[in-house]
This record gives sequence, structure tokens and C-alpha cells, in this order.
Amino acid sequence: AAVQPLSVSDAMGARVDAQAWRVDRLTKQFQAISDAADTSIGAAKSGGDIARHMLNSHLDDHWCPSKYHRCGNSPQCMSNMAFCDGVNDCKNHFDEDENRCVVPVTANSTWIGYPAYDHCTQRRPYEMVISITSAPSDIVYKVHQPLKVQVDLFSKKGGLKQSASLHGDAVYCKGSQRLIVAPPEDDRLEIIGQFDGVSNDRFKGYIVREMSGDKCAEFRFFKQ
Ligand SMILES: [Ca+2]
Repeated sequence: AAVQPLSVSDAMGARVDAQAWRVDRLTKQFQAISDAADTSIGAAKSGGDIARHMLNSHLDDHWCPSKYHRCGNSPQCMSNMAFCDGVNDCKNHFDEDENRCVVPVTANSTWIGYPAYDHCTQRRPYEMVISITSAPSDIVYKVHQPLKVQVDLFSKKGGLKQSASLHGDAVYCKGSQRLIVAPPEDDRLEIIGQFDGVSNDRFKGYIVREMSGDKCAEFRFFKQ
């Protein structure tokens, strides 16, 4: 049989499929990153982390299974995907709480971070600035807000000040209240910003090895 050339509608269909596949793949990648962070944050049982968990009972990683969060002070657990999707899932409606569903990392906001410790970055920056350059409105999943970010790193080498400006993709997950910045450099270190559910003007920025999910640096970020 003769091979039929691809029609225009076939080609369009293939393109839509490819786009859907890319979005799906991206979502899965972010989910994997988020899971890795869940694991590493759950595994790090320093005094500071325990205190943080005690202060923020609804962020207690041990109460609910992975990918789930507590409905506030209620014992009910709810999937991350159910948070801020416009439907009340928690009995106490905590998943649709107005304050929780705000995306604190708005377009044009700037966040300045200072190292608490740093065992892994190439540049050992004394200051890291994350600027949200845009927040695209074509949201596929309401629980995830895709973002474009600029990361500026300020460091010193041999007494000389150096700076580097990097651009990349990020996503804010309303369920886990996490800003996830894909690795902006070839060292495959990603930045995971964890908001505490109380203050929307600060977050703890963990530098995480993409493959293992190990935290190897921490920066404290404040909104400028
Ligand atoms: Ca919901």
C-alpha cells in the first residue's frame, strides 16, 4: 500500500499531543522534585526542623502520607492536588482557605536570601536574589502556579565581588506552599522555598540535589 502523506489535521493533532505530553512530563518532574523534597525535609530531624513542625502542626509531615496535608488542626488528611482547586474537600474547608490559597510569589516580587549554611553551591553566594519575572495566566492545574524567575547570585572571590544572573522556570505548589525553582545551573541543584503557612513575606530556601533530594544549603529569604 502507498504511504499516505500526513494531512494538516493529523499534523495539528500530533502537535497538540506533543504539547500535552510536555505539560504532563513537566508536571511529573515537578511532582518528583516535590516528592524528593518531602523525603529530604522529612528525613532531616534537626532541632530546628522539629521546632518548625511543632510550630506549624498543619505542615507535620508525619501525620499524613506523602503528597497529603492536614486540613489545618483537623486530623483529616487531604491530597495536595485538592488544595485551592475551588472545591471544598476538607470538612472544615481548610483546603480552600483564602489566606492559604494566595500565591505569595507574585509577578514582579523580589526575594532576598542570606545563607544559613552552604555545603554545596559552586559560588558560595553571600546573597541570592530571586525575582519573579512573570506568572503566566494559562494555568493548567489551579494547584500549581507556573513562574518565570531570575536568580541573581552575589559572591566574593579573591576579595573581588562577583555576580551572576540566571533565568529559569519555577512553580508554586499551593498544597505544599512550596516554591520550586528548577536547577538554573549545570550543577543540578534546585531551590525549594518552603513557606510556613503563617508569614507570606518570607520563606526558607533549601538548596537540594536534584537526583538524591538531599538538602545541602539553606538560605533565609525575605520579600523586598
Ligand atoms: Ca479543594
